[in-house]
Amino acid sequence: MSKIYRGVRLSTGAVVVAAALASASASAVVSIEVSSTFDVDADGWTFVDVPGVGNYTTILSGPLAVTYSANNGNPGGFISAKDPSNNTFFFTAPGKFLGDQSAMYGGLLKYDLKLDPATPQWTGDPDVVLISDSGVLVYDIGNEPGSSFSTRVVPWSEAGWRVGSLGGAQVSAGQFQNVIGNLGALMIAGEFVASTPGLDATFETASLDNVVLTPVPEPSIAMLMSLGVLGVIGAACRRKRPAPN
Ligand SMILES: [Ca+2]
Ligand SMILES: [Ca+2]
Ligand SMILES: [Ca+2]
Repeated sequence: MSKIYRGVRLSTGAVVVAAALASASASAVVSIEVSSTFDVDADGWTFVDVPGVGNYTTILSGPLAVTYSANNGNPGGFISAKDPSNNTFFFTAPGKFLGDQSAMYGGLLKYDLKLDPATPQWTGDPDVVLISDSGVLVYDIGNEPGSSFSTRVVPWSEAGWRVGSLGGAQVSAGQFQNVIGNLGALMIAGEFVASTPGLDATFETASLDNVVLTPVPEPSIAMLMSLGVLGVIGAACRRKRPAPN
């Protein structure tokens, strides 16, 4: 009886320790995250107009100043940019998202985006463009943002990335790591609305909030925590069973 009781006590302690470790690990992850939530200003973000459709390095105009709004973001402040031309515009990240972002490899880039108006859709350009001395990489999420904020998620690893343009070659792990090891530009598309044939060009406004570059995908953190805690609980249950005679 005392053995069983001691087993339960030990297990309870172990659960607490496991939970604390999981929590500490999550905190460590959070501490190296880079983010812009636009609480007080535009946080160094600008936007540029480029030719698009495979040419993301020729700046036609920019860097241009985004519009900062202190309210009605998701939540709080957010930034927006109005399509300046028939070309393709991208938000451009400040320095804290650039340089060596290798520590984030395997993680995610996430952001919230909305459009006004949201149609007719333009799908000829990627959602995210990374530019470095080692090349240009592009990623297309595959669905388009709508007229209210929705979270866009992009892997911070080679899966799904293309070299140079949407029709480019698949990106290898080495290529991706080279680019994020010395990142010169991180561009998030605002251009999602085409001109309506026969009408004037449609100049949509794109709004951006909650840009986060995180080293570990959230499901992995959740899985780590649940596996760690559930594993100890499982051990506790096993200990509670009477030993065979
Ligand atoms: Ca915000
Ligand atoms: Ca445009
Ligand atoms: Ca447009």
